[in-house]
Amino acid sequence: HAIEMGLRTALANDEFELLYQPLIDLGTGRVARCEALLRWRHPTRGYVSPLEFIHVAEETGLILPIGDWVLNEACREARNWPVEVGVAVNLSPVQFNNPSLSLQVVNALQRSGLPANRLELEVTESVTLDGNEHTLTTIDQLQSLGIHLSLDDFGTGYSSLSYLKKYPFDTLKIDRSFVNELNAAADSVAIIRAVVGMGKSLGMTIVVEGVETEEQLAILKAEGCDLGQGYLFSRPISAGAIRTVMADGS
Ligand code: G
Ligand code: G
Ligand code: NA
Ligand code: MN
Repeated sequence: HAIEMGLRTALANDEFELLYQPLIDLGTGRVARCEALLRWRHPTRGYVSPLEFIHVAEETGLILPIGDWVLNEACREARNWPVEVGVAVNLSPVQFNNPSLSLQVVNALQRSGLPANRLELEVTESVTLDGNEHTLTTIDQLQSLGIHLSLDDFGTGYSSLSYLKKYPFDTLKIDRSFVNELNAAADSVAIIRAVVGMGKSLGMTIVVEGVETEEQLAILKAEGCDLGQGYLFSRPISAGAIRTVMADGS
């Protein structure tokens, strides 16, 4: 498999890079945390999106060393930010189900010196769907380290209120498809309102993804969303650029 070979070379040759996208506190307008997003700088193809290679990495098991690189790199970078905001790292379900995940998290925190409460792991909704006991044990182990857990892409899978109650995620990220469709029409606002109400009643921080327009922002603020992420604020940008954004105090 050409992509598999390429990924092995990429690991060996240090071709991976993390971009960062800010999550903005909708109350203050300041950067509340940043999400690390993986890119592959291919020597001839240029930047390759994770959409093109994550599934291959998952099928071949290469997601474990790649994910470990991401975790270490994100923690190391965040440790040197000019403001002490958190960093969010995406986890593949394969990583989530790997028994040595919490050991890898502990190691990344120790090597970097990043305090545990500045690391957030994002897992997609589908992870919780197998609903086995292992899921709850893993969540428990990770949270007892002091890190935060975020349920990503909420609304695209099948999780219900009972899932949210069973799995005590700290943060709920409403999928960008809901924000996309958002306009002043009552029914598009109704979904957001219901999810915000549900998440808040469970004590979760509510993040909305894919905020692209001022109109969407105004609605999301009015509905009480805590944090927003999207092109309206910033695209994913390089480590150096995100440091500048934070240092400028936005
Ligand atoms: O950044 P972009 O929109 O291209 O990301 C596309 C997809 O790849 C998103 O679903 C995102 O969650 C996922 N992704 C980005 N970085 C990582 C990563 O470090 N690990 C995993 N497992 N997925 C990632
Ligand atoms: O699956 P996940 O939510 O982690 O995906 C994050 C991806 O969403 C990133 O790859 C990022 O590039 C993309 N993204 C971030 N903000 C926006 C936005 O405002 N609009 C769109 N269309 N995509 C976005
Ligand atoms: Na994510
Ligand atoms: Mn997401």
